[in-house]
Amino acid sequence: MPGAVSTSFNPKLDHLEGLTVYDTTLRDGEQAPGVRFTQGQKVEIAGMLEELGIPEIEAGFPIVSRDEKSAVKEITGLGHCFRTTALSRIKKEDIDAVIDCGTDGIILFASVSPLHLKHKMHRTYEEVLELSVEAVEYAKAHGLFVAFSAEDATRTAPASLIELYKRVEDAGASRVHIADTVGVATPRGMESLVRKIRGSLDPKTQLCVHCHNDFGLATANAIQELIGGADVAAATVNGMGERAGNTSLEELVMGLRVLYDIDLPFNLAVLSRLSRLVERHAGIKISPHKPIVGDNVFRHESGIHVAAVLENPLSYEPFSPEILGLKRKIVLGKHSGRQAVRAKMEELDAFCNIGEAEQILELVKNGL
Ligand code: HCA
Repeated sequence: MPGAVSTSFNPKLDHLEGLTVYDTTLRDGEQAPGVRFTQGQKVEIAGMLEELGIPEIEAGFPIVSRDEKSAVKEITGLGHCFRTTALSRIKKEDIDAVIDCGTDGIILFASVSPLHLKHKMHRTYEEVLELSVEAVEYAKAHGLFVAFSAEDATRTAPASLIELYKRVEDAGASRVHIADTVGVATPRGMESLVRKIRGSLDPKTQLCVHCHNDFGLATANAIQELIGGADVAAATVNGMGERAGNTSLEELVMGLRVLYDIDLPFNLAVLSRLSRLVERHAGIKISPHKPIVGDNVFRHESGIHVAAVLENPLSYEPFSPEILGLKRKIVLGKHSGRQAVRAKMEELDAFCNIGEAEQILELVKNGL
């Protein structure tokens, strides 16, 4: 990729070319405690997601409230280029609420993990299978694209998961989701689970992964699952979501692009603007260290780094900030060297010779 150094030790993954990333900022992202986007903010975020070139968004969870439903309806009615879906439990009233919104599709979710069967679903395994099949058939009969998510899939016996997926697949689900609901999967574990499930599904059924970041592994897990044979990964802007959040859209997109050379049809220059928009509307400040979009990602202070960056930025950057429409910054501080002082002076349209740079550096390092 121009503006990035090739990472020759990562395998070439031609089989990933047809994969899809979809965005769930307006649904799972907004489930971050304390976040409430206004309808206007949701419309604005959806508009920028379209500018990014996202092929699908999960626009909300219509049964949650009147406002939520109204926002999903409005976004759907705007006729964006992306496919719209909305979340629903395996309950008729939830499905009806989605149907009312006019989305292209629905994401039905239910859990058969022992913990969830007992403490959340309050149903037997067989009952959940039955209700899931009925829900899929009902949604399908209303012309929706149907995705079915097994919540807490990573704490569910693979045999039970496979049985559930096969039942909903037979009932008409076009996509099944592996939800790592509490973020306990590891990349190796996820890859092996995906391979197992992929091998049991009809090749036409899409496999999607939805990862949480409780151990900081959501992006790595999503990538490893795609490597293992998943077709679709869900993500949120800034990785926002419940607890430690979800797979971050910008990390996933840039990771696939730069590390694996997968050219998804995204307008990458939109990513950082989108991140700032969501940061502002969510009222959640992103860390300066946040990969891809954090303030420090293209700021350099250390003298050794700055000297090399001034010669060739890729010495200490994995890709150029210009790809994201950003600019690199040189920061003066206790780690700076003379080169940084001279570069900073140039940036200010001033000039200093080596001797003056040394004097300025002395002041920067040891105070005025
Ligand atoms: C939730 C449900 C879900 C569903 C994921 C999916 C999860 O707990 O809110 O759409 O596949 O994380 O299990 O977001």
